[in-house]
Amino acid sequence: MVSKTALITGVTGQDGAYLAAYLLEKGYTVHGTMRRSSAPNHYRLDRLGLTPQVGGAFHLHYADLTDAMSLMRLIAALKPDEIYNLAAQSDVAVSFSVAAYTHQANGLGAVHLLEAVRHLGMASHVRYYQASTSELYGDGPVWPQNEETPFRPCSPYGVAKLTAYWSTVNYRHGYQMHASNGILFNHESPLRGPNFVTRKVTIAVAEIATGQRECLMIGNLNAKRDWGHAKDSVDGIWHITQHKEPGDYVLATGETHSVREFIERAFACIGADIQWQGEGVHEQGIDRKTGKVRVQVDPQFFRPTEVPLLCGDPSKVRRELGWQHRISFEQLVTEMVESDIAQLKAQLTAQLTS
Ligand code: NAP
Ligand code: F7E
Repeated sequence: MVSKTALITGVTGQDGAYLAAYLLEKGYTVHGTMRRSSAPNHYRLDRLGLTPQVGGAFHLHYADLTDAMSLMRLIAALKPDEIYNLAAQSDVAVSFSVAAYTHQANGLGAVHLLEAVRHLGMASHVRYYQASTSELYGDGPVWPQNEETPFRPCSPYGVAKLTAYWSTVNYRHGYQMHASNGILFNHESPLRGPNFVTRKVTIAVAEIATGQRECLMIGNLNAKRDWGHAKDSVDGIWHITQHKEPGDYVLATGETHSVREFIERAFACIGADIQWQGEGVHEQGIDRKTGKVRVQVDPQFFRPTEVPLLCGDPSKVRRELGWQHRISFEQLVTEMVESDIAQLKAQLTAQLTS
């Protein structure tokens, strides 16, 4: 067991919640930041059984990436050994609507944290992890993407994350900080936000399986992503932060699948065989057995600019840190569908008995 203190920004998010559980298991004292919201936003922590208790190892604090002093105050008071900057406006599609805010939170937010560490005189002993992303590669023509592949971000989200990426590199070189980037490819789980395509699909499949809805409305069926499991990702994040030397690492599975394949696999979990008919916005996914239309394309889910293909090359992280994804694409989809069906059935039962 280790006796270190970690500060996780964005602990209420998918990765924040899994990372908190992972570090607590290792014996860390974990402090997480949360935002004030008008309704409770800690359901993921609840699902993992993470409740702050007086005298316990898990603590929650209010802070916001756009409020530099809130971060400075926390770092000064907690003196963490490790800072994991996971907080972000993480929805690429939404970043086109709230572009300036996305820059403030995702780009400047990282600068606020790095500056706080420097000004507090902690640069020589704090380890800093930045949640960088495969969105940095954008619509570039080269794949599989590795640490040397040029960045060509094509969304406000991606451009904002570029600021955070290079700031992390610059603080490493300029102030000898142990500051690292994890360039993470898409990673999912039953705790994934419901607007991301994987969870949107698995929720729809669960609702169709339980007779709550007829059809899934979807955007670009042909986009391809390197989808891993968030539990594997947080293990990789920790290994990056523990490495003797700081650095930049791609965390990916090395496999890529289209949105279309994800949908087929998710429907297969409930015994439905999806057949595709039509083209472009008129394409439909039909259940071969029943003839029912289960998937329709809706252009409102298209983006102004799209990242067509992501497939990461995790050779460096395998070679230097011995890390690799363990949970397969098939296991991931099955776990997500089964979790959504179980949750929905529990809700329906609760409604019937109340
Ligand atoms: P997520 O589920 O959307 O969680 C984001 C977290 O950031 C939430 O706790 C959110 O709080 C918090 N947050 C948002 N804006 C904030 C602000 N202005 N100040 C403070 N906190 C703020 O994202 P995730 O999937 O866990 O991803 C974690 C990090 O990895 C993000 O930085 C994301 O951009 C990056 N990333 C994710 C993936 C992926 O596939 N999941 C891949 C590459 C990189 P609320 O709960 O209140 O919303
Ligand atoms: O989209 C397409 C969409 O929103 C994946 C974030 O965690 O990973 C995530 O960003 C693909 C895109 O994730 C729908 O156009 C089709 O090509 O699940 P997504 P994302 O944009 O890849 C990266 C690595 C991050 O860093 C981000 O924080 O699926 N797609 N139809 C759709 N996407 C959504 N959301 N909804 C649809 O109906």
